[in-house]
Amino acid sequence: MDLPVYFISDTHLMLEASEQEKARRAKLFGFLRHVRSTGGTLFIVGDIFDYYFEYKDVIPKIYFDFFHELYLVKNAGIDIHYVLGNHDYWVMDFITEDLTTHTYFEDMSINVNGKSFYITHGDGHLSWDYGYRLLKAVIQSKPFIWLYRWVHPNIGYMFGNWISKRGKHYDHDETYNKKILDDLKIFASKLTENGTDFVICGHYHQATVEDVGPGKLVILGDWLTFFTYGVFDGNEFSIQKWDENA
Ligand SMILES: [Mn+2]
Repeated sequence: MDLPVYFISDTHLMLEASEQEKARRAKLFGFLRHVRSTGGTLFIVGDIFDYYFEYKDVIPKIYFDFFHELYLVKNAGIDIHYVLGNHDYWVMDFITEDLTTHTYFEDMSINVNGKSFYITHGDGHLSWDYGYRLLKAVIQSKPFIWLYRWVHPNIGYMFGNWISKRGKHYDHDETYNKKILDDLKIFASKLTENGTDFVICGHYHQATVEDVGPGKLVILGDWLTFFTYGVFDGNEFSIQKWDENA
């Protein structure tokens, strides 16, 4: 795998092109151009879109500028690994064949330069999330997706937009963030005690690298308030804040 390996998650590209959204995208495209200029490998760790649902012959045009920038990264010969999130799970061959090199519908493990990584978007791993895990099993099931695909795309996206507007509470208070972090450390410790060096996740809208047993737990932050990405140079992993002037 080509180094450095970049990790990004939770850009939550929105279905409405407000000025704020355009500015956010400009930053993201700056980052993608940076990846293109250094070379390496790119991991997208889920929720790149706030809502994405692909049909056999239909893709959403609101993301065209992003599709274009990502396509340039791929065309530069950079492998793009996409671990799907809970907002962008419903992909088809446009994402899996045209825009990325590898797409993962589940958590995945991979060895990079002698270090082992466990990479997950992160949703569904909290110990108390029983109801969510059941909902996830249903909305990511083949029968549900088959049925939903027969709903007209206008209605599908109207619903997506409604869900996306309802779910915009990504800033949690410190007590809740700590509770989540403690629980994720328990999840990660089971992996690090069995030889995983890095457990990488997104989803929780925190940016941190934590020692967990002999390994590390990484939460990548997001591109709503943090503008962070992970980078592994072959030895060390760090979280960086994107600085467009650097
Ligand atoms: Mn998520």
